[in-house]
Amino acid sequence: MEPSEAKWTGTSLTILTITDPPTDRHKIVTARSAYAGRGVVDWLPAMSELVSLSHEGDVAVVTIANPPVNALSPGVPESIRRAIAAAANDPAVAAIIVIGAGRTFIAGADIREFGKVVSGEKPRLTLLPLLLEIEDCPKPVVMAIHGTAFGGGMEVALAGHYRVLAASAQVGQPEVKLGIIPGAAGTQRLPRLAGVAKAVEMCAFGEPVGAQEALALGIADRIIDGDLLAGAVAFAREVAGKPCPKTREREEKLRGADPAIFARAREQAGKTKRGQTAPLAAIEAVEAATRLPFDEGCAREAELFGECLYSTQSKALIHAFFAERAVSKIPDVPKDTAVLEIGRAAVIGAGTMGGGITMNYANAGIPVIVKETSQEALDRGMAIIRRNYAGSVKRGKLSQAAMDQRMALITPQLTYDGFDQADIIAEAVFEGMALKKQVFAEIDGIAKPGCILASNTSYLDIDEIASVTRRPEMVLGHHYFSPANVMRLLEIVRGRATSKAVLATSMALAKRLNKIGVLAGNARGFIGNRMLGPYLREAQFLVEEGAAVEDVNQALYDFGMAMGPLAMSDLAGLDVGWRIRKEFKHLEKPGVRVPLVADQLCEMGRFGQKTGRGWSQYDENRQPSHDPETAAMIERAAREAGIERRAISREEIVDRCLFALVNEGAHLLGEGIALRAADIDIVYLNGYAFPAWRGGPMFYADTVGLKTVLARVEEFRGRHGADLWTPAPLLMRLVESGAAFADFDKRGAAASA
Ligand code: 3H9
Repeated sequence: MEPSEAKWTGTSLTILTITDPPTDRHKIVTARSAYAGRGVVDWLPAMSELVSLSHEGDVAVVTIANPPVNALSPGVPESIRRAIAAAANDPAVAAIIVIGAGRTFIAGADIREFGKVVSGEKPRLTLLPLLLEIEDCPKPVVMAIHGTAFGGGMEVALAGHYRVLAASAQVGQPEVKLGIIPGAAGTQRLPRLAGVAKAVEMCAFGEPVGAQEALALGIADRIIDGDLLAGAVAFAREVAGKPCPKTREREEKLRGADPAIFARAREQAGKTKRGQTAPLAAIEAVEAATRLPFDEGCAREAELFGECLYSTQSKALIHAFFAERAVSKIPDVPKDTAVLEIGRAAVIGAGTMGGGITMNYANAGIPVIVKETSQEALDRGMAIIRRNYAGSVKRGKLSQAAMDQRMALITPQLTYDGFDQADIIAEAVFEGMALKKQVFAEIDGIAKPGCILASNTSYLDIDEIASVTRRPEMVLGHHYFSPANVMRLLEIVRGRATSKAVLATSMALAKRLNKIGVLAGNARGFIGNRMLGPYLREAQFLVEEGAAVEDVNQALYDFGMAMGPLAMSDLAGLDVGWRIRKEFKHLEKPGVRVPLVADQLCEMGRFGQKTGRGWSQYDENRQPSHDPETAAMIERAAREAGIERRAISREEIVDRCLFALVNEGAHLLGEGIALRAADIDIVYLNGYAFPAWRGGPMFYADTVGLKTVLARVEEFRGRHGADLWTPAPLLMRLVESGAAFADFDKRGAAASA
């Protein structure tokens, strides 16, 4: 870059201001290297591009404009600092407002900076000096907050002398969700404003508070109805000339904090954040605020922040954050693909899945017809929907008025009346090809042109289902996870003919329904259930080979899964897998080992929790205990099949179950059934309660090292045969080239850019 394109600012020549748009990374990199060694240590975009300074009479307005969420990317803190300094030095200014342009205040530090830790770079974090300068500013600094003030954004807000909030604003310290803790004195300033108990809760569990609660807690000074800036200017004039209260000097809420607060929080974190280190670090940091002077408390926070930032857990959670946002991008479906209008929906089947799907539409404000074949089934389905909503009202999660509104959007009926008006018809009948085909042939005759026909099948061939219609381009899978009104995952299954508009509409609809849509190819079981097959198979083989049911469950629970594989099967109902096995019996390869006991349990009517017996037995509160009869059945079946029984280590249990999952995931990736390893991770994090702090099965495999994973897979192939343990070709290719699943994703992203 030539000097004519750049402008020097500052006398120490430590900053190069680029007058061209800072988005041109190439120019920035060129400029950096061109000026290296000439006193320039870093570049900054011109202040006006990220932060502007304007005036409303005697009130200075510092506006942050770093779309989409005003993250504190490099350049933003420095620019705020310069703007505040300019306003502070301007004799015509009596007070200063900091406000966000666009949809929000500041959503936090730029998480992409933390991502640099993965590649060994040092993230640029320059927040602390800014916060001290704001707090020490001799003129009142008023933070005007709308949208979200999260993480570093909240820390900027806490350093202000006053905070005024739009009624819909939210404030919080959600860092633990990224495996870190507040790193710019949030754990030290928040307890000084909100009190120790609330600060512990907000920092350790990451949930935000709304404007009203923030006001009650003392975080907010006023709620502004109407125009935020106008309200903030009026407030600023009220406080102009008055003393500027420094949060760091406020001690009254710190005094006499009950030590039991910390013990209780640790106990709760042990339960609800099992296995995670950041929540415990956050509690310790807030505790430090009650013991140490502000500066020392900040130093302790910085130590804990550093430990968290460089942990595998934070890398995993940051991976999950970006993966969740990447999954909606389908490389061959352009961003600007026109989506179809979804104004009315219809659901076929009011069973467990159909009822949940119906609720999803009603929750999103979309009128929905739900059809059943008998009055009894319809009444039962509607009673469950009503009971679910009433439960939310009772728990204070939903108002009675909102429940009434949602119930009013649902039309239960036994006929296809009104289906010709629907923009989407979601089928959720019993899993069986013959029945699905019959239903699709019927609705094809009724639905209007342009209506999407979505099947909730969890295993069946979408193309075969589509073949009975005259509009295969409108047919696809919308595979929800049980309970469908709660679980956030939606597998969007692409048939051979599914149109791009239908896919784009499905992704957009997933967001409207508060789901995470993940695209899957049309393979048996799609992504999630296809991978689950080998995982559950290994769990069953392990008990046949000598592990106790409880050992297998405990090993995976200790790894971080919400429950062990056999406990999960008991919860889902063993009859589900039984039905699927019968449907696909003809595809079994003769001579290949299959689990021996699950079918026997089903033949005895032992379907798991709902019948009180399955792999374990269950009391009336659904608490499991060892089932000696099941154990004896397993032992007998293994003996008859000539399986040698032995002691099995926890490590083997975990490796066999998880590497079976990972290897199948690699097969899926290689076959193009899943687009990205990150998509598989999102499926497992949101559909199968894989621990988020492990990042998902594919991220976990990367952390173990693919070489190690492949070596184990080959070892298991040696012991159990190539029919069960064929290493995925993609896994072998990645190991050969020394790459990881993350590299596979990066290459894919680069190719589709
Ligand atoms: C922190 O602050 C540490 C501090 O203590 C300081 C230490 C020194 N950075 O979610 P959306 C992107 S840690 C970078 O779809 P929504 C996001 O990737 C941080 N990028 O929108 C997406 O990009 P794309 C603490 C960010 O309306 C786009 O913005 N803060 C960041 O559904 C839109 O996001 C948090 O943890 C960021 N901070 O939800 C807040 N945030 O379009 C994390 C978002 O390319 N963010 N992006 O896919 C959120 O919770 C939500 O994004 C928010 C908006 C509620 C703000």
